[in-house]
Amino acid sequence: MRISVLIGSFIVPLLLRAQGPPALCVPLTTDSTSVGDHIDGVQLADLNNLGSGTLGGPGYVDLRYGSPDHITRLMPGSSYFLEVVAGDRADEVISAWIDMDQDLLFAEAERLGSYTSTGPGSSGTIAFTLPVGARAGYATLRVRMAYQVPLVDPCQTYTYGETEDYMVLIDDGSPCIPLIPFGNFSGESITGVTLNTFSYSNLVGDPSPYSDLRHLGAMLSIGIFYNLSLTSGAASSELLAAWIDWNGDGDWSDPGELLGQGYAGSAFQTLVFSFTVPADAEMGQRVLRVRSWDSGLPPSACADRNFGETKDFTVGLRHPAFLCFPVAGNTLGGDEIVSLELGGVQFAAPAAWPFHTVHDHVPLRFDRGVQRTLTVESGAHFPSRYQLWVDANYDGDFNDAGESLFTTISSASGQVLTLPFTLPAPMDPGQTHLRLRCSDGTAPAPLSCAASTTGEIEDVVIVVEDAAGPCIPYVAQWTQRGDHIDGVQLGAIGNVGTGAKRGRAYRDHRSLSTPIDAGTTYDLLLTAGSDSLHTFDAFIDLNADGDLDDLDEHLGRAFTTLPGEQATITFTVPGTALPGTTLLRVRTTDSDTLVGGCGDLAPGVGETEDYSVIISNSTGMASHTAGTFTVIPRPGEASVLLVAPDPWTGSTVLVFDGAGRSVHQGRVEGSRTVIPARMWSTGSYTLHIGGQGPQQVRTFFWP
Ligand SMILES: [Ca+2]
Ligand SMILES: [Ca+2]
Ligand SMILES: [Ca+2]
Ligand SMILES: [Ca+2]
Repeated sequence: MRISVLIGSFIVPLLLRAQGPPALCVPLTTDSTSVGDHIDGVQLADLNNLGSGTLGGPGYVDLRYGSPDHITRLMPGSSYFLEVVAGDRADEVISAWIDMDQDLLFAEAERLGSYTSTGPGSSGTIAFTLPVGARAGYATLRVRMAYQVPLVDPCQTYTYGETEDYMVLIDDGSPCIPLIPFGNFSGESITGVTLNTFSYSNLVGDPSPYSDLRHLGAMLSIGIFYNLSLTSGAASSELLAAWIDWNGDGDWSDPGELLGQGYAGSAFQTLVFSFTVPADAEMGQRVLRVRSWDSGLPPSACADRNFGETKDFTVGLRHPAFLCFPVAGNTLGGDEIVSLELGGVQFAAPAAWPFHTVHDHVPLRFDRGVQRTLTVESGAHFPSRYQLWVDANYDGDFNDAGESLFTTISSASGQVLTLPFTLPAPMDPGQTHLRLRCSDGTAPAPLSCAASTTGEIEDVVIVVEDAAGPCIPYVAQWTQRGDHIDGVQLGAIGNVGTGAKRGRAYRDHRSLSTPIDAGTTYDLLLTAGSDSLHTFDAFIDLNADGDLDDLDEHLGRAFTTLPGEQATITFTVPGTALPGTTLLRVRTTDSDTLVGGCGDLAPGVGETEDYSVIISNSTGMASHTAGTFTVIPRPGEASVLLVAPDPWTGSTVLVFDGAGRSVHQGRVEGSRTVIPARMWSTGSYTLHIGGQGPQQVRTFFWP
């Protein structure tokens, strides 16, 4: 009993404070309208309040959220006429303001215009254009009339006159903002939101029926199940609903975008909506919209209502082990990356939601272990923190050893900051992300994949090379559409099941090698990734000069049209090939444009894998010329197919597992020999063929 009394006495004052529009300066007049200095009508677009004042009426009237006629929607960039009717006297000076930045102050730049009335009951017009960049949301329109003053001030006390406040909804349609003429002050509000690790609560209510809270939110994983909790307001009955714009097209009307809807039959009731992030959702930030309203209409993310409110948050969708998309914050407070220069390239740093850009259009490559610099121009606020990371181990975050490259703090507005960095010398060469993050320098430093309420993020796709190693192609969109290499088999190289959608764009397997002989023909067996169309190209650096564009170095092409399909590139090692160990490169992409062994794809998708071949020029062993074998694991048939030249029919076949135990003994039955593999466990195997010429050995991976 005692507890409920305590809670009651604590909550009631909070709620009372929440009721009613937020406080503005109250413009006083000592004699107000006692001799007829009143406003007698205001009209602007759909806002219509003719006959609004009276002789002897109050000097200040707050008409915000009082009637559907006292509010209108305005579009940034459009021109409007505000018409004001004067009361019973002449020589009235009329001014009007819109609190464009919604800070509850009327700055001089927010004055729409001014004029002097021509006589009693006359009407005049203030023409204005709402600035293109005007902040979306609910803003106060103040109309003020004062008798014979040179220039009306929005707050100063005068002798005669009247002031009327109305609301306008600044709405550029992106995202849509519902018009709520009576606001959220009768308790149909949303006081709590929780999702994953994110939690928001606001018991006193927001000062406007639309809150752009997109600097707050949660990171979610694609394909994972979540619970979203919404807590209603002080109203005894209220409807709630939530949406996520999964396809990022700026609306919430696509299939599956309504997460849930429900009825709260008591004050401060929590409803839970469960949902799974669609498996086909693209990575990146999306808008989570939550709404509350008063009556039993079907949920709509954009429809106008009489009472209630709308709040927008951000959710960042990521694939585990690929680039993280935390909530980046926003640049409204001046914590900003105004410009960004890296490798001689100027990158755009838009100050717009989601305040996170992935720059994947300009090929940039840096050698590991060599110092470089990145240049940033800071925003209006200082101190701002600028953190630079690289994902050195290719796991999608920037939290691992050696990944933090440099941090600096600005000490002036518009400062040019130089961030020196050295990509870790031990990191694997390949394609990865650099992340530059700006945040408030006085707040705790955010982790690379954690939410920040201020600032922004710019990610740049880069290729990291070894100065002494092979060139690495830049493939702007990686393997994001599933265009990866899932298997490479040539002689002793049997490297299968190696790729993944959104896996690494480059893999260095040069520690895997096979001997090949000049003058001999080989089958290079390739396995496609999870996209339907793949084009494969294979290269050998025959003259060992470090590139792959000399005569005959392009071994050939192969195409697949089904996920996981296999294809073969058959090639003959030229007699001119230089003996020794050299580079074998396999590339895949989804287009049939041939860009060579080192060419960039920007835009483009695909993967590159490097291996070694040991070229031998001794052609003394005649049996080798016909001695090409291919081992093809066929998990679907629980068998391994051995393709062997006919002269080898009858030769013995032995298969050993990784521990050296014999798992099969048999003979070559012809050009195609089926070896049962149903009982084999996952792992690496070697196949030995003997009897016709030198023994042949192939290593492969099962399944
Ligand atoms: Ca203002
Ligand atoms: Ca949508
Ligand atoms: Ca990492
Ligand atoms: Ca070459």
